[in-house]
Amino acid sequence: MNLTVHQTPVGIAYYEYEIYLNSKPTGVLKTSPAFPRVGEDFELYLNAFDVETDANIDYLKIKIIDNKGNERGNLEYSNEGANFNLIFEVEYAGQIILEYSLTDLSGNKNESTDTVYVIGWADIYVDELRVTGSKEKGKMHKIETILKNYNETYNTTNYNGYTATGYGELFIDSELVHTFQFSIDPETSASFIFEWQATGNYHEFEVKTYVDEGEVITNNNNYFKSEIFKSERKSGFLPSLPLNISIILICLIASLKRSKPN
Ligand SMILES: [Ca+2]
Ligand SMILES: [Ca+2]
Repeated sequence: MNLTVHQTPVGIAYYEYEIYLNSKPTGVLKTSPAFPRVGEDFELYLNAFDVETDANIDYLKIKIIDNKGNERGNLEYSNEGANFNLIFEVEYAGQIILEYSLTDLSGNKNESTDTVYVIGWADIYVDELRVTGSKEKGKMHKIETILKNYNETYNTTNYNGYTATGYGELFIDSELVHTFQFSIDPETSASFIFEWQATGNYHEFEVKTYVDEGEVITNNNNYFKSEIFKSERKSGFLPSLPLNISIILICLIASLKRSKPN
């Protein structure tokens, strides 16, 4: 390090000396995948690095916290040398908190914490496909799709938390009539309505849904139903005049007949 001191009015004094800075060790932590999902293998690698000397991993603590804040695991590895590697299957959506302490040969310490977020899975299914209206030809009907993001099996073992985003398609008689986007939080439902003027007779309704990512179970994403729409009733009678007008007419005709001139 050079240090120049300006002094007035005497002149310039020039000093030169060295300061030896011993840096702290640094941890190179690699985790993969960056956002693991429940059931996937998670790998972590920690390397203790020091510029001047060697470094040692004093400890690495792994805490597993689920989405509801419960501690599900607590592991500690100590005195691991310069490198540590571990692979395990993640069981809970939530956080993996990694705390480690490194020491170099000069006794400098570095304590750090890293958090890895574990995400769950979505499972969209078609809860209902409703056609509401009079079921008559020519009348407007509401075609309502109710989607739910939930999976009972996941919930018995771990939390099923992952927002499902994607889109749905509505078909009438195999023809695509409507598409819609969705974003549905875990354990919630959403309703999508399409209004349709019915044509007569038998019709088939089908909805198909697609989740952008994070869904494994897709065999419950479609739903099919059929409905029959009645045609207007054709009457065999002529449209009749209101009764009182008919009576007046009958009386009038009768009185005309009676008032023939003699
Ligand atoms: Ca050092
Ligand atoms: Ca599904």
